[in-house]
Amino acid sequence: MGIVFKGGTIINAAETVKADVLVEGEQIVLIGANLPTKGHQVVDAKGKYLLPGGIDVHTHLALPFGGTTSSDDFETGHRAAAFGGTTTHIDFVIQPKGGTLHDGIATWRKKSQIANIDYGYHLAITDLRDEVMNEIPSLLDEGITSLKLFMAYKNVFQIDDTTLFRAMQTAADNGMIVMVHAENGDVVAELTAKLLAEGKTDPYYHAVSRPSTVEGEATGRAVALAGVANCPLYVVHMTCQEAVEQLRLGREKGFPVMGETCVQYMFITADDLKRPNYEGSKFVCSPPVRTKKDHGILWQALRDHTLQVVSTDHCPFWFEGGVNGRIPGKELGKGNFAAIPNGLPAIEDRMKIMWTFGVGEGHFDANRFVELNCTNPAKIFGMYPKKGTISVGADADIAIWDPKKRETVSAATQHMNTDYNIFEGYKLKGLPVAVWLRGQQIVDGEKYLGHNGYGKYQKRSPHAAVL
Ligand code: DUC
Ligand code: ZN
Ligand code: ZN
Repeated sequence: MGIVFKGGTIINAAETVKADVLVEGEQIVLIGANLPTKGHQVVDAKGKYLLPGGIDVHTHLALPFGGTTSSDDFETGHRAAAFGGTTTHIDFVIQPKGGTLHDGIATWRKKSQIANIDYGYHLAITDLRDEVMNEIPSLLDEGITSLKLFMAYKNVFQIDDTTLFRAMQTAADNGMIVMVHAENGDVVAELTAKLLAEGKTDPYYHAVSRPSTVEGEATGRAVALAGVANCPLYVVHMTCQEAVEQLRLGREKGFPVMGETCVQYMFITADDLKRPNYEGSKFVCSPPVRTKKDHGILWQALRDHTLQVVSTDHCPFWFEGGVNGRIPGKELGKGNFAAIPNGLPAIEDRMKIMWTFGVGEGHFDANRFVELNCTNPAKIFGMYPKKGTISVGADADIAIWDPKKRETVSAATQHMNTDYNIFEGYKLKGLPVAVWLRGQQIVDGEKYLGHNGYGKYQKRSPHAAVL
């Protein structure tokens, strides 16, 4: 017995078609008008859209960071993702200092045993010794085809230009892509020390310590090095005009460079960091949230294909970590903005927010929405056409979207393991109401049907598309 999704409208990146979908086992096996239903379970999709399951390629689940650990793990974060229409994500394995890349993978494999949705790994290199460089090609056997390097977080994750360039050369030789967190960490460290010495310790000064010019400079540097190395580059969490301009320039020169922004960077501004009673700390992430003008630049860059993907950088922390015996959270930075754990909750909200405001307010159409949130992530990171599309042969990862359904965002009703929501009070229209992952229904309205261990590790292919 299969499942027939009857009467819905399929939205893929390339087209919108009214058609039925037959799923057998884990895959989509047939798409067409008026498919026979005899012997199959029928899902009534009349008046609804069928979207490919979302793919969030930038998450940090259960990440030890900033003196604590991010508060969603591969169970809670996955459940929240599913309720938001996301069925696959890629998390960042962090190479432990002094350890090997495979040490990091072993740690992440343990965390992932409880996976509810599908997932892959990027590898964040923090210590590129010669033997670690030699280890890089063996990542392909693990299905890891993307390396991440931090140009910021001095004395923690930051690498120098030699390391970045060597990594790019090795990645290019092996069909891999390099991802960068692009901020000039040396300058951030200088500005941070100066501000703290002046007694400027509130959350707002976190943004002052990381100006957009510093992001633009690092982005331009990474783009130039990728051009020299002829290495596919993907700049994560781009926030501002200065960075977008550098990426655009690189693309005009024909360099193989791409970029993402994250949902928060189109809505939250640095003024939110000034909210009273330390509430500004809820919005502290790196790079920081910027200005309304930058929001406009990012919408435009998503429209004109300078940017290819919307992700989240989901890295949640409790606001009141000390309450009810929870692990520490944002309170760690009271009196010192540099000690605020960096990161925000967003994995549940990404698709819902982008639909309401991206499609609903006419920034782009529903096909571009799918491209940015589902298809391009799969293409760039070697999972297409298994993921990211509703097509014959693809995994049956399907979100039924009700264009009329409304909801008001609230921490009280969210599934993310945090005590606040950065989009609190936002009014949404157009929501996922039922979600399937590889042919199994995991969300039915308010009901969660997924379970620990169902999520499958995704081995990804090298030489993925440069878009
Ligand atoms: N930025 C964040 O805000 N959190 C996690 C890591 C990062 O680069
Ligand atoms: Zn980052
Ligand atoms: Zn990140």
